[in-house]
Amino acid sequence: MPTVEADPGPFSFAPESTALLVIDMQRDFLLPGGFGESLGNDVAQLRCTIEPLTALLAAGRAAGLKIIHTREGHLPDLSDCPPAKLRRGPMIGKEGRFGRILIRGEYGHDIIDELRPEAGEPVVDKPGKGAFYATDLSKILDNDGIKSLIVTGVTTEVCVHTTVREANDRGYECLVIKDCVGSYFPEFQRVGLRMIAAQGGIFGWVADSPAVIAALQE
Ligand code: C5J
Repeated sequence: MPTVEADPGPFSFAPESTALLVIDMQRDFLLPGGFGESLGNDVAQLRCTIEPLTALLAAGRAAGLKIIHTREGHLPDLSDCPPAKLRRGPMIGKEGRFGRILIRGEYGHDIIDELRPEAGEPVVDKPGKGAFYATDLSKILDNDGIKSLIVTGVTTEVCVHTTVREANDRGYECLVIKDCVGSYFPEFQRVGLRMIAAQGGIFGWVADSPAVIAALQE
């Protein structure tokens, strides 16, 4: 069984019951001139994940891992967006440089070209931060007998963390890949990763992508 050196200890996984989860690598968050940058964020903090994640995806596909992508966003009429979320995110649904912000079907809502999903890879549209809330993710994982998740994407302290916490409570073992998750805030990146592996791995494990790629190629 492949084993990866990780924090707080070795992480072993069976490829046939492991999924590689790619969370919200969307243009709205990652493109220069897009929604994320319009809020004053430095998108370079997220874009540095693209290259390692491209390599990890290639290794995961070659090893036969199930690949699942997610996108955060809402229906055009915003009927699935809680008013409480809209009050604190008034830009949602407004016209931005890449179409209506975080609205399904808009250019900005879709996944960046570099990480385009391949045919047959599920793309889970989620209205919340967690990938389990109001989605079919549990069903998709159950149907394939998935027990372990290799987690990547953005942002570390928001959608990645929420999803890992949801997954952990549902009994999945989560390995978060530190160079393949990104935050606009270096402090949140550092602390977010520490929180995953703290207390003996309270939410899961943390490793870097070269270690996972090496394990997948053994
Ligand atoms: C994600 C966000 N994907 N930061 N969303 O983390 O609002």
